[in-house]
Amino acid sequence: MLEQLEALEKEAILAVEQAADLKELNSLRVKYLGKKGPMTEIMKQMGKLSNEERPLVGAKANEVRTSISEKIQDKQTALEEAELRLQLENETIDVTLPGTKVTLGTTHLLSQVIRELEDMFIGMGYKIAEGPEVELDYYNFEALNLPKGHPARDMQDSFYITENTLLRTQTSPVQARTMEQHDFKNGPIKIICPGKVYRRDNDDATHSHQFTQIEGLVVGEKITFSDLKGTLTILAKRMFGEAREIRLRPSFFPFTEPSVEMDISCFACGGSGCRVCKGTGWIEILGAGMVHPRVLEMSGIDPSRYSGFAFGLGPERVAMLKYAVDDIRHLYTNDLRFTNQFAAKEMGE
Ligand code: FA5
Repeated sequence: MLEQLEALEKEAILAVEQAADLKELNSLRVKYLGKKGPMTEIMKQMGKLSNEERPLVGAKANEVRTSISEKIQDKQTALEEAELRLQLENETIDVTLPGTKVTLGTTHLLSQVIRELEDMFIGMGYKIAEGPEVELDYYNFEALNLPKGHPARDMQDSFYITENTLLRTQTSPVQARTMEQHDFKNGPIKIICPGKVYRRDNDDATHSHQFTQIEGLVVGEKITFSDLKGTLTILAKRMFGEAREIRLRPSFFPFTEPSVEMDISCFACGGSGCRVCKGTGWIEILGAGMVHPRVLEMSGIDPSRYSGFAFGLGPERVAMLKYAVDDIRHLYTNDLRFTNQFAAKEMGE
């Protein structure tokens, strides 16, 4: 029986040494040390041995079991290390290889201009107000002193959805909505409203059927025309340079009285006349005026106590003037050769 045990040990150790992987090693563990294996078989026959032989065979059996199990453990460690080494080799990353360049997007020029204007007004204590793009005829026209059939409605050809709803043609309806809600216990109204507007204009170099506007509105006690003039002067100088002067020309908007259009002195020639200002030395930039007393009244504000001014400008036109963009459509067609030119500006270079 002792020889039998020695032969078994030799056979098992040889088999373990030759095991190619962990799976095979595990089957050998079951084969030699498992309940149905030869070791168990030998132990079962111990009963038949004499009293002298039994302890010798018992000790040998334990020795062989320990030796096989140690061998299996050593082999397992070796196989696991080899497997890990192989895995690490396969997953090696060559940090010297050139990487794939990730192209960074840039904020669109129009968004940059709108943000610049927003920052400027927020710095002057204005709040940003928003209103719906699908607007009621009442807020877009009637509450702004443009009753149905008023000829000035033709100035803003509209996309109607139903008889009483349309895509707003201007950001001025937000004025009416804000005034209606306002409680002067919380101080004066001081808002700007940036947003998209829609008109049935034919697209050309300076017109689009969808464009953006920024509306400004200040209403409170003792707000005068000189407050409007001062605000517009700051706007012109901040956006187009300290040397800019402004000129206000009489104009007409049904919701402001008096109404004006503002020109800035040409930033390209300084006022002497050039291609940009079409030889006049001035460039038209926005519409503005003192809020019409009827508009205040319709929004529930007492015109004998409160007064205000409003203005509306087109950020596209500001962007076109400031960055010499010759066609408004460049702002909508998403040609990367165009948009990427304004990335450096954003990074402050
Ligand atoms: C208005 O829309 C008035 N709501 C502005 C206003 C507000 C006046 C508050 C007084 C008080 P107007 O139709 O002129 O006004 O448009 C304002 C600006 O929008 C224009 O100066 C121009 O910059 C821009 N704009 C008008 N039509 C288009 C168009 N089709 N495409 C691009 N920009 C346009």
